[in-house]
Amino acid sequence: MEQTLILIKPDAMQRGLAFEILSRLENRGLRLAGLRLLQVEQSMAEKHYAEHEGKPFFAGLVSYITSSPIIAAVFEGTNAVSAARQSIGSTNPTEASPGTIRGDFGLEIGRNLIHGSDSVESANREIGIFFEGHPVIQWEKDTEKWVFE
Ligand code: IDP
Ligand code: MG
Repeated sequence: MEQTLILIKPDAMQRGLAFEILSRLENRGLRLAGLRLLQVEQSMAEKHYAEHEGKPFFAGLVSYITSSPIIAAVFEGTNAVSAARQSIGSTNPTEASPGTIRGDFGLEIGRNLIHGSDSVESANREIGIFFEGHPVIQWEKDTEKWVFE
């Protein structure tokens, strides 16, 4: 099954929205396979966001993601990467559709609540960063025959 890496960012943690957001992905039918509460250090943030190094918002992005504990989660399922990105909505919350996580809870691009991997390759790389030395569990739910055809 395809896997994706989800981060509940500091603004969502501070606003008490972590489990509301995780519930949306769980309710979609995606299977939780890994879960961690952690404080992101500067070096981990820079590694995760390496593709954005040199952009004007990079320093602010690193300071944002390291400003509070976050939750890292692995979700899996059919097309997990694109399904999660669809539920998350566009990067800028005011361009995200209502009904998406960013469209329902966010207003600004630098406070957009959640990260979701943008490809299977990114997901594998990011799961390696956030779950190195931590278990990702292989399991199946008995209800999944009603979710996965
Ligand atoms: P994504 O999170 O939707 O994949 P990316 O383009 O990969 O969006 O950007 C990573 C993160 O960097 C965004 O989620 C957002 O937090 C932040 N970001 C992106 N563009 C800007 C910007 O123009 N200003 C401030 N923050 C930005
Ligand atoms: Mg991205």
